[in-house]
Amino acid sequence: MDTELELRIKAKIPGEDTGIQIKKSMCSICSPGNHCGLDVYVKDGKILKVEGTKEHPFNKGCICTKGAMNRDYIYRKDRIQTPLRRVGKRGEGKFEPITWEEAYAEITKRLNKVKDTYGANSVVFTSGYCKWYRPYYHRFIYSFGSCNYSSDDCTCQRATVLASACSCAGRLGPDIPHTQTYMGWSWSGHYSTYLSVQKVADLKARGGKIIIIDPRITPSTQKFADIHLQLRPGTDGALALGMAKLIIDNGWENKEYIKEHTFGYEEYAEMVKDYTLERVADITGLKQEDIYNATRIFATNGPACANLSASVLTQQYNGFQTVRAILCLQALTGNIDRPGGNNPSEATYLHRPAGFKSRETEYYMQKAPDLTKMIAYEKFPVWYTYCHEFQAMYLADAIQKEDPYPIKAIFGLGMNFKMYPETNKLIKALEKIDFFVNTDLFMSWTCKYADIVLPCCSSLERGEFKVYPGGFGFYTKPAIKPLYQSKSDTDILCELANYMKLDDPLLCQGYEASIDYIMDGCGLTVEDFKRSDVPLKLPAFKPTRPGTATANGYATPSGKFEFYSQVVATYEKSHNLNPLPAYEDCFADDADENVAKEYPFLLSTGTRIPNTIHSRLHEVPWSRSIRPEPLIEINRKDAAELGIQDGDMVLLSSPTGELHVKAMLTLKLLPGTVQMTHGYSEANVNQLISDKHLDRYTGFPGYKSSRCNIRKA
Ligand SMILES: Nc1nc2c(c(=O)[nH]1)N[C@H]1C(S)=C(S)[C@@H](COP(=O)(O)OP(=O)(O)OC[C@H]3O[C@@H](n4cnc5c(=O)[nH]c(N)nc54)[C@H](O)[C@@H]3O)O[C@H]1N2
Ligand SMILES: Nc1nc2c(c(=O)[nH]1)N[C@H]1C(S)=C(S)[C@@H](COP(=O)(O)OP(=O)(O)OC[C@H]3O[C@@H](n4cnc5c(=O)[nH]c(N)nc54)[C@H](O)[C@@H]3O)O[C@H]1N2
Ligand SMILES: [Mo]
Repeated sequence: MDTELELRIKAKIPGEDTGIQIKKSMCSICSPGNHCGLDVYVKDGKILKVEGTKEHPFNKGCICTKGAMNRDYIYRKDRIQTPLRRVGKRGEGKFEPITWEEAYAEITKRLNKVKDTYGANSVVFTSGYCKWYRPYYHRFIYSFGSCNYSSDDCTCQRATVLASACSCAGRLGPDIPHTQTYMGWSWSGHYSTYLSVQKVADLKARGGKIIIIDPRITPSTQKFADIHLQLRPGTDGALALGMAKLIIDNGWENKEYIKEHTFGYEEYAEMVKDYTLERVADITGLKQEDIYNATRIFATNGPACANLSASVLTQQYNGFQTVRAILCLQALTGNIDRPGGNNPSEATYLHRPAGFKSRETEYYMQKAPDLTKMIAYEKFPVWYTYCHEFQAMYLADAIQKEDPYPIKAIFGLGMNFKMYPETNKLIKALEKIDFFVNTDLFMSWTCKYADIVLPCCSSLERGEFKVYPGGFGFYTKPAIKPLYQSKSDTDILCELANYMKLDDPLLCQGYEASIDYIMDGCGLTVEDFKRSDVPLKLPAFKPTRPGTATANGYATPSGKFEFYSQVVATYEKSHNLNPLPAYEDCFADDADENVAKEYPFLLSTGTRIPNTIHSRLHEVPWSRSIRPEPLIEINRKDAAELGIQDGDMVLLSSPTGELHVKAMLTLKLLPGTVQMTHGYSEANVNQLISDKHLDRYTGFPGYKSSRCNIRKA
């Protein structure tokens, strides 16, 4: 029999007698849009379990499936324990442990050698999904002298931000609490943004209308949609133009907003005339009456907002223009910058708005070298107009072709080759790289190719600064000491800056001094934030009143919402771009018609599922137990025609690769389309995505619409 104390310990009840303490921290497994507050139950320096923090102003006690996996994630068996030096061949995974001192010395020597021989730009710096160290990393790179910084932003929400920046403002968030009609445009909140779901549930309970545009049946379409437009993937742009025509034909547009606050309306209205209901129904595969009804509700039951997914629409050949076409519907109906519409907000820190203007951009731009020398600078001018990072989809080619100069070293934080289309091209390109360093928590597939591997720690093992909407700032304290010899990324960067003797006193002082610089004027310092276990309200917080941005004029060349983008117009001739949000087929770049014949299926990859994020949780046993194998989702009708049964092995092929993977039959997606989750080491679907099938405006790859074929293996 257990004693009462033993029972209390087993039940993980905090108290002096049990020795179990609750430490407040945050989860950084998933997107910066969340980073939920965590109660971490710790005994003798070990984490027993985690729960959501009730007093946290953002997640208010909730956590998701992934957050609940924090303990298993942190204690993954492949945590890197010490800095490592490669002793085997690249990719083989043979390393010897070295000290931090030895690692810093070698990195300093090798990077400086490349810099002295070829120039600082020949050292390329990349980042994986993590955002938390970005400004410090960016500054470190510029202080080193290289202009070549890149991150997962090359494939993530940044293209959506670009499209709205060309239209009127960098970020246009949906004001769900004050809306009447909600258009969830490729929104599958239950899986990818769980904290947005409650707002939509509240709207439903208030009697608001909900339209969801998604080629797939999801919990969101099933629970909420008054109208579910289950269109063919990649045809959203045509739908948006068709809706615009209906709005104009029926006189549902907001004439005053159009007259006072928009630019290029005449040309836009002329263009949408081609998108008749018949034609749009034909392109999208939707019923005419559904398109009509959805448009009528959206345009006449205002205020209305559109919640666009972070990245789905832009991970397609026609993505940038699709997002613009959707935002134009908001402008057409005057649903921009008003309660219940889509409202501009400025990011304070790490993509999050908190009602305070920080010095994040100044912090790294102070040190910026000549950015016109960035890789692929001539290729994607719209991207480079707004972004201080190179479009990494061109990295493999840039290395191979020495374009625009030889690239000889890669420094990565969380660099993951599996994020990149045609992954093997990047691995092959390493033959031309003299030195590759990667930093990660785990011995990833990519780390095995590195010359030096550095062990970093998780959010529960470090202090980390973060802001939240509503004007909150949070500085966490480590819940446990960093495991083994791991360190936080920012400590690594600041120590290395000192070791390399970079001419950057602020960075050399460390992470906290830099936060104080960035947040100067917010009313609090790192010392103040550190005294609190939960986020603190910024004294300088100023909520933005809807209408302010419109009254002041938008940050576009015309100062108005641009149906016709003057930024894009600059490159109309040189780069064959269209200043209007014109629609092109998502396979308009096919080499010839044989491609469509040989690869008749549409491959969509990386539709979010609850138990993983990218490559991160596939190796966590608990997550694996939910979905033990990589799966290709196939519509039952297609499967029947091909003689494929549930659980059969299938050969999935594209012009750039092939893969054996198990079939999962479903009715959730449309016939003619297949879907596969990315990030598996044993079945890396990105090998099948071409690094040439890119959006011309942003350089984004076709993760959500590529050509493929399937047959029973
Ligand atoms: N086919 C397909 N590919 C996609 C997508 C898709 O939908 N389909 N989505 C794209 C999108 S939107 C994104 S954002 C990218 C994300 O792409 P990735 O960057 O590949 O994302 P992760 O696998 O989450 O993280 C990369 C690495 O960072 C490590 N890491 C975790 N925490 C830390 C830390 O604190 N410090 C450091 N240094 N490393 C850490 C992880 O262990 C992992 O090895 O993938 C893109 N790739
Ligand atoms: N669980 C989990 N959550 C995540 C992530 C994760 O990996 N796992 N990743 C995070 C990251 S980095 C990002 S960028 C965001 C991504 O978040 P989102 O961009 O919202 O991505 P999803 O939730 O995959 O996609 C939403 C819906 O878009 C639909 N869709 C696919 N193709 C099309 C299309 O052509 N048109 C339309 N209209 N809809 C389409 C899919 O069927 C899906 O139901 O999620 C974040 N949250
Ligand atoms: Mo992303």
